[in-house]
Amino acid sequence: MALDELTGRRVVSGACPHDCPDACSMLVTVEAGRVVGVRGDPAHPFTRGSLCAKVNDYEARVYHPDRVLQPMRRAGAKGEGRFVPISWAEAIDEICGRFRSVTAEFGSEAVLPYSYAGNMALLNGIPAGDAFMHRLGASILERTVCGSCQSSALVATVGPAFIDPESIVHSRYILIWGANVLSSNQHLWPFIREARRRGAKVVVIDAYRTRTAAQADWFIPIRPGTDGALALGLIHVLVAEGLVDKDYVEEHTTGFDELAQRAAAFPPERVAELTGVPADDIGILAREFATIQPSVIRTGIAPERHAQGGQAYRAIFSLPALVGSWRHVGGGVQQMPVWGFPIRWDVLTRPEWIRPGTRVINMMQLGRALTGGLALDPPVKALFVYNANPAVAAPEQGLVTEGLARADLFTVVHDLFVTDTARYADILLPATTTVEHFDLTWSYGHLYLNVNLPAIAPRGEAVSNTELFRRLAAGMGFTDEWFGLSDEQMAEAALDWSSPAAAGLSLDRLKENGWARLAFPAPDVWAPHADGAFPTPSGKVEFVSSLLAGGAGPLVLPLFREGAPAEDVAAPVDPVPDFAEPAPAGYELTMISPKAHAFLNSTYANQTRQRRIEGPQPVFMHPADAAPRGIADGQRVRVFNDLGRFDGIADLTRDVVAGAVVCPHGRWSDNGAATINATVSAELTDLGKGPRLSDVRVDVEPADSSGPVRRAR
Ligand SMILES: Nc1nc2c(c(=O)[nH]1)N[C@H]1C(S)=C(S)[C@@H](COP(=O)(O)OP(=O)(O)OC[C@H]3O[C@@H](n4cnc5c(=O)[nH]c(N)nc54)[C@H](O)[C@@H]3O)O[C@H]1N2
Ligand SMILES: Nc1nc2c(c(=O)[nH]1)N[C@H]1C(S)=C(S)[C@@H](COP(=O)(O)OP(=O)(O)OC[C@H]3O[C@@H](n4cnc5c(=O)[nH]c(N)nc54)[C@H](O)[C@@H]3O)O[C@H]1N2
Ligand SMILES: [Mo]
Repeated sequence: MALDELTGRRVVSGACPHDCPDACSMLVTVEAGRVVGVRGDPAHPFTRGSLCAKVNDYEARVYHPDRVLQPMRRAGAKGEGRFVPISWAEAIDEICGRFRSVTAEFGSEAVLPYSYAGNMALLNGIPAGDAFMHRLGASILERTVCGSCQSSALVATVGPAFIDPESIVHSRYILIWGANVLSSNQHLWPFIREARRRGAKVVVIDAYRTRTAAQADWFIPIRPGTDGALALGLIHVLVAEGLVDKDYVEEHTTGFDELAQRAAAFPPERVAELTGVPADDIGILAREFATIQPSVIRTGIAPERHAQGGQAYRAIFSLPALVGSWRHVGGGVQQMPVWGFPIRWDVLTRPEWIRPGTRVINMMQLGRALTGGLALDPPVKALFVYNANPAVAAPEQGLVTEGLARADLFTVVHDLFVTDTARYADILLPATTTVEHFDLTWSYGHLYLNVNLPAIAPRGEAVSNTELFRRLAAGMGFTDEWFGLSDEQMAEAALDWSSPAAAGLSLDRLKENGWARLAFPAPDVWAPHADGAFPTPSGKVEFVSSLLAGGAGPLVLPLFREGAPAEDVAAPVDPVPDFAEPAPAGYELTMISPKAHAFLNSTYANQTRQRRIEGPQPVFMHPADAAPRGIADGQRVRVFNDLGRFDGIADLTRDVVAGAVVCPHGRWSDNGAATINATVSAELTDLGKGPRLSDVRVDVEPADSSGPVRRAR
């Protein structure tokens, strides 16, 4: 904390707590006990002084008139959102009383925690309630909504490998595959721009001409869900045209012959039919990726969101080793460098407190879990939500809201606002914004730890997640030492300060400087896998995955299957684990719901400035898909399938590949109306139990007969 003597203001080191790779270091300005502004720390090598369109008026969130500032009890019907204030003592008594009575009658597994990364910081983030919930014996939530499928494929192929995102300035060929960097990772862009200044070519593969695609040297539009076929087509060309780095492959990979054999079934002409990418372009892309070194692939989240997402990433992650990209600084795969952080997840989450055999419920299937679809015994009788807004974010929204409306379900929500989920709470608890509590942040987009010092006292009676679970533990009579630690003591325990990555780091140093780089070599000289060593069981890149084969089972290779299974694979070296066909079938369009520029998932979608930027729900479609449906530009339309429907405004554009519908995600329900996830199935992906958020077959029709309603763009 520094005192600015000239102005009498205080500037406090803060850290953006959100679920975003940029994990910015923020400077919070406080005047007379009030936050008057935030800005990015100019000294932070990744944040570089700027914040994003979501967060740069954070004080508007802190002082938003709709903030929940007291514990409350439901007064109206579930979903209505009417509450009356109660005291914290009453709230804790009631919650703990219900946990006890539910446990006595149904067993502790009848309690289900539901949380994700509304806050992603170390202490208040994803695992904030795990220790408490394990101690209670609650059901375990399987939190695989984001990156689990992609990461499973990464680990199976190259292990938890990563490169320093800052080293991308040395890349000469940057392939951005299903990521909208300018919206979802904007602080990486200056590094890409610098690479470009030094001569790099930037290529984007996407189903939609995003801000990022529009800036690229080459935009390659692809049919959603066909990335695996494209990657296998690229491998085909590399092998067929002798572009493979034979020495690297020979020494540092396993299963090349099998992979080559499989890719033989994916000649460019066939891949062109599957993906919509012209055969000539597939050839050019393969040749450029192989010969313009260092080449790097920055993978986004979207290609994982299909039944075959895991296999698609297996094929994508195989590419850099085939052409020796890992040899170079700035070459390889830039997925998520989370693997570099020396975090003691075991200390934070206390797995030793999990009772053997405790049941696991996948977060995507919340709707099914609450409405009988999973035939749970005991049923879920108490739901505890924090850091999440499943009524917007979870698939099968119809079932989620039906479940939340259950009279016999006791629901607690801890949030800053009366979200679509909070409207169903029996007890609603007030959460702090990040300027009101202490934390550390880590990142999935760079290699810096940031400290977040409290800038102001909690507003009203708001409490942080850590304080909430301390109070609940006291209410339950849990006397374990962990529940008595202060936030700073938790932070001391949560990092392995003796690990090489933390060399020279300490909490004091972090508090002094605001942030610190992990002790890795400088990005200008560091090619972590130049020597060909990878953190896999064989120590090599595994085209044939020993992890997926389970050691003894059939070999597992990347694969793409179209329509009905199996018939398309010329040389079936292995059967892949079976996956159900995309559901629901029978609709002609595929909907994808990527990230909105000014919302952070559903966070900020209740704030005026951000809403003004985004406008009402757009439904971007190709004119060729609109014409036969009688849909005019600017018209109100309905997107529907067997699962559900939601409304939006048609925005006709050739920036969308024909056959796809693009509906940016995050908007809250308007008067109880359904939103995007009403049409999304809760089936999971082939690897890592990811969501099939982009495997959504829909149709679109005019919502009413009134003429076009214009939307400001
Ligand atoms: N502004 C903003 N930033 C965010 C977030 C946010 O909500 N808003 N959310 C944060 C979170 S939680 C995450 S996980 C990250 C994710 O960040 P990204 O990885 O960028 O995620 P998306 O925007 O969902 O998808 C990226 C792109 O993939 C495209 N796409 C969709 N389906 C396919 C497909 O089948 N193949 C290909 N090749 N492309 C496809 C979409 O059109 C989109 O442009 O962003 C984080 N940052
Ligand atoms: N159709 C579709 N669905 C999606 C996605 C998509 O792109 N399309 N994206 C998916 C992905 S990648 C993700 S990561 C998930 C995200 O899903 P969620 O993690 O549920 O994210 P949000 O919808 O932003 O809701 C987070 C909530 O946490 C609250 N919050 C913030 N800070 C705190 C805090 O300190 N304490 C407490 N108690 N609450 C806090 C916020 O106010 C907000 O209401 O959604 C997934 N769902
Ligand atoms: Mo995410």
